[in-house]
Amino acid sequence: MGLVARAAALALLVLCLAAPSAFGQAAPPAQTFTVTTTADDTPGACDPSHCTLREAVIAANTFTNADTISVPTGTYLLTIGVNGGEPNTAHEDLDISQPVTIRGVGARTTIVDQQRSDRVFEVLPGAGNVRIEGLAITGGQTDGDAGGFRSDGANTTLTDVAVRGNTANGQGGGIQNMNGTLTIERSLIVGNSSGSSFWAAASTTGPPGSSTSATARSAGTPGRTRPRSPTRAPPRSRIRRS
Ligand SMILES: [Ca+2]
Ligand SMILES: [Ca+2]
Repeated sequence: MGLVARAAALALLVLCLAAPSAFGQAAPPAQTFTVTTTADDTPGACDPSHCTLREAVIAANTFTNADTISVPTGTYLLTIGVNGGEPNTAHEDLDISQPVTIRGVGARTTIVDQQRSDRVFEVLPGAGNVRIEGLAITGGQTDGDAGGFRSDGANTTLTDVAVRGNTANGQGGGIQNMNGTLTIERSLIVGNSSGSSFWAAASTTGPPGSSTSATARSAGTPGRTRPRSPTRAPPRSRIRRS
């Protein structure tokens, strides 16, 4: 190796050591974040001794690896309301920006309730593959679209999920899928309402290729009406594993 080439190689090595971020920060291996409290206090680190659902979602949003969030049995009342500035996972709805699996114990026992201060979950463009399993999404309310759950520009799958008791003044009382693919498996969508009853359960918008598909015992075919007063008590879960 000539002097010039050697000097160039050395300079590159020094640059790499001095400024690794210039070449992209290596992501750690995918992790499992276990939620350890039903509280929704001011988010900090997802510490094994105290990790809220919100903290776990923020932790999973940090890197592009497909992390898993384990959500034990419990009712998770989201309490951090409007604080300005969206999308931001630190308040209002839980914004998902990276691939993740959020896994509850079951839709009867793992309940995420927004208590009518915003929608519950929002999957943001660029999140890629997102799975939400075994939990109930309830108490969402918004003046716009997507009362309970929104997937935007992602490939999202809901499995063994209940979406109930959510309200949007616009489209998608329970669910709104925009510009991406949403698959709903073995789930119950019921007791949601929207500005137009046509979209009470779910709505899909976007260019060709955007789709929402539901299988098995999903109640309320996306795009069709299943009107039911959101103030009524939700029915017993109809979710069955197939
Ligand atoms: Ca949001
Ligand atoms: Ca938010």
